[in-house]
Amino acid sequence: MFEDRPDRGVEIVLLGRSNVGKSTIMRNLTGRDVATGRRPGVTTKPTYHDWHEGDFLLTDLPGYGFMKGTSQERQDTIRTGIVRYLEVHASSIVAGVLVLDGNAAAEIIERHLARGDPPYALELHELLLELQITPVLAVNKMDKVDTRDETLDTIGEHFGYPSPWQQWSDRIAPTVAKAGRIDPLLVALYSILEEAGHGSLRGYLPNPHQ
Ligand SMILES: Nc1nc2c(ncn2[C@@H]2O[C@H](COP(=O)(O)OP(=O)(O)OP(=O)(O)O)[C@@H](O)[C@H]2O)c(=O)[nH]1
Ligand SMILES: [Mg+2]
Repeated sequence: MFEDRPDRGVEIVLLGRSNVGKSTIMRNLTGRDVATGRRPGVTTKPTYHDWHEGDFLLTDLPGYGFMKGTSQERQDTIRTGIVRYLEVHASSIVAGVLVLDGNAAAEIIERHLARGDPPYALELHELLLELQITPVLAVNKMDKVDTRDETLDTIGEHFGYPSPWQQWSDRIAPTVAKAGRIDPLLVALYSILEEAGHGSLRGYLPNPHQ
C-alpha cells in the first residue's frame, strides 16, 4: 500500500486515528482539494502532495484504530504499514504531525491505560522520537472543546509535555481545521523547517495570519 511514494528529500507526514481531521488539515496545508468525510476510513492509502522543484513532500497517512466496516486484520495491516513507512523514510521526514481529536483524545488514552493497553497515539509519538522525527501534536476539533487550557494541558502531559501547554508552542498546536484555523500548526512547522535547515520550504505552506 505504500509503494508509489514520490522520491523526495524532505517530508512532513500527518498521522492519527481515523476521522480526527487529517485530510481536512491537509487541505488547509496545501490549498488542494482533498477527500474528507463524515465516515471514518475515507483515506485508506497514503496521499502524497509533492513539490518536485522543492524536493518536498506532504503525506497524509491512513487512519488507524477502530473503523466501522474494517476488519481487525485490515486495521493491523494498516498500523504495521504506518510503522514501517516511518522506519523506512525516517531520514527524510522532518516532522510527524500527530493529529488528535481534542474532544476525545484524553479519554481514549485514559481508557487504554486503565486497561493496561499501550495507547497507540503514545506509541507512535515514542516511535517518532526514536526515529528522530520531530513530533507535533495537532489537537484538532477544538471548536468542540469547552475547557480549552485544561484539555490541552491534560493531553500534553500524557505525551510528556508538562503543563502549561503554552510553553510547547512548537509541539502542541490547537486547530479547528474545519474552519481553516490551523495557524498554531503552521507556526510550529515553520519553526521545525527552519531548524532543520529547510527554511526555504516554508514558501510551500500558507502564511500564518499572526
Ligand atoms: N467539529 C469539527 N469537525 C472537523 C474538524 N476538522 C475536521 N472535521 C470533520 O471531521 C470529519 C473527518 O475529517 P477527515 O479530514 O476526513 O478525517 P481523517 O482523519 O482524514 O479521516 P480518515 O481519512 O478516515 O483517517 C469530517 O466530517 C470533517 O469535516 C474540526 O476542526 N472541527
Ligand atoms: Mg483522511
